[in-house]
Amino acid sequence: MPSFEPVLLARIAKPNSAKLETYRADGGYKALEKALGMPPADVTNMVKDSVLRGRGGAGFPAGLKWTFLPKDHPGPIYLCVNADESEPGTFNNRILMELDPHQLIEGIAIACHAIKSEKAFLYLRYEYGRSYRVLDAAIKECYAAGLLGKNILGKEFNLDIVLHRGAAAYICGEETGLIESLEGKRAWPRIKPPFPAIEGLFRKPTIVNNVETLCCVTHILNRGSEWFKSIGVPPDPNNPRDMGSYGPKLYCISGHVNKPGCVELPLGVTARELIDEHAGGVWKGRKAKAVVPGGISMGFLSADELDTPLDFNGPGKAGCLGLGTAAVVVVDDQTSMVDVLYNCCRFMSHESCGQCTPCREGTAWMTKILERIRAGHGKMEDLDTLTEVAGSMGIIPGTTICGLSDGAAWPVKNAIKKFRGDFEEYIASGRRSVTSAQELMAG
Ligand code: L3W
Ligand code: SF4
Repeated sequence: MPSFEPVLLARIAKPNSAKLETYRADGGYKALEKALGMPPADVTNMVKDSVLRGRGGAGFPAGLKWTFLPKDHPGPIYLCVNADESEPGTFNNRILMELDPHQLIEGIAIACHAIKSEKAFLYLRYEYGRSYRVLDAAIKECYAAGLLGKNILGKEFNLDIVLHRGAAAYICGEETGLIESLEGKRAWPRIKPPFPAIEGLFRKPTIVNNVETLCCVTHILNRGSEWFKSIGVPPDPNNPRDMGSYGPKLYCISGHVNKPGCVELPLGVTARELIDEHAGGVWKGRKAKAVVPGGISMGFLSADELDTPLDFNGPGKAGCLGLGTAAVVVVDDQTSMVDVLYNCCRFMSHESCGQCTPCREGTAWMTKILERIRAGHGKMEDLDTLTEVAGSMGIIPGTTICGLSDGAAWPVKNAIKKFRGDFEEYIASGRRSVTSAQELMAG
């Protein structure tokens, strides 16, 4: 892939990159000035024309989502910034918040102008203490400089940002769980519809957007929707429903690689290129056995699927759930998929909110079966039981409220289908694994 000039990460290596003064010296808040000179509907149309797709996991077009708000609503209308970054392997939002918070705040202000909102809630993952301190300081700088509060930049535009620390649970990142949590309740996802755009926070129309999505908005205003569409992958002409995968994307790379980190590239880079050219290859001279394309909920690419483009379509074509958060986790060929899947299931079982029986019970059963296999007591029929349990849970068969259950079931279906040999070999050998920290501590 030809060299690419970073957009979202362009400023992060500069000294004092989080300071308002540095941001403004680089032309910061010019995009907001431009947006405030445009009618809100024109800003929405610009973002809609760019086909900016949500970076939080689902890839839903952001501008289109904004058009779902009721017309001529008396208000209030709210923006919730989903900064509850918790998908395993995902840390792109943290980098954006800690190293360039004003890029995000500018995107929030532009979005609020577009959707006619005067109040944004930034819902931040509780564990992100440094992000909290940096954002808090940046928001205070904005109030002092007239970039938040009343009559921003001398225009008839008011905006307050409330920085809210989350409740330290994965489910708080599900948009309606986030809303419930902001309302002071347990983060139990709501049945949709109504979607938040119609009835969200405090039962008012609400837009929920991810941090990286809003950072992209700043650049779309600055450089235009055609510029945004010049980056990434155009729609597949053979698929009339494909809307393309445009723009830059932050890819997090972790697991068994020599150089874990976060890189910004045009959407559509392949898993192989990410691992070999941007993460220094698989560690210890080994080969990749499996690669998570975008957070563990998405399932696994096998070693012969590494040329899959990591755009919004590629992982789906390779049998994964989707691109997800573009958090790539590499598993080397010395690691058993039994151990990998056990970790995935244990995480999901712990994080299930428990409202829906198939999710609460399914995640727990799958974890227990894998525990049994890892204890050396597995049976070959366990593999069919795991597949059957996974097949009974999720929005896709219509048995649960939110997508966590699908994200818990998919890696199980995927791992057993693509790596069945690993499971069979493990069960047949009767060996016992002691690899988790908990088990090691327990002796
Ligand atoms: C109005 C309609 N709005 C859809 C909106 C909806 C939401 C967005 C996408 O995310 C993903 C999952 C994992 N009228 C609408 C409408 N919308 N139809 O569009 O909706 P949806 O339901 O496709 O997805 P979702 O439930 O919002 C689920 C990923 O999130 N995930 C990972 C989360 C972790 C992070 C992180 O750590 N950064 O994001 C976990 O499940 O990929 O596919 O706004 O309201 N007719
Ligand atoms: Fe809770 Fe799971 Fe139901 Fe989602 S699917 S609401 S996490 S029990």
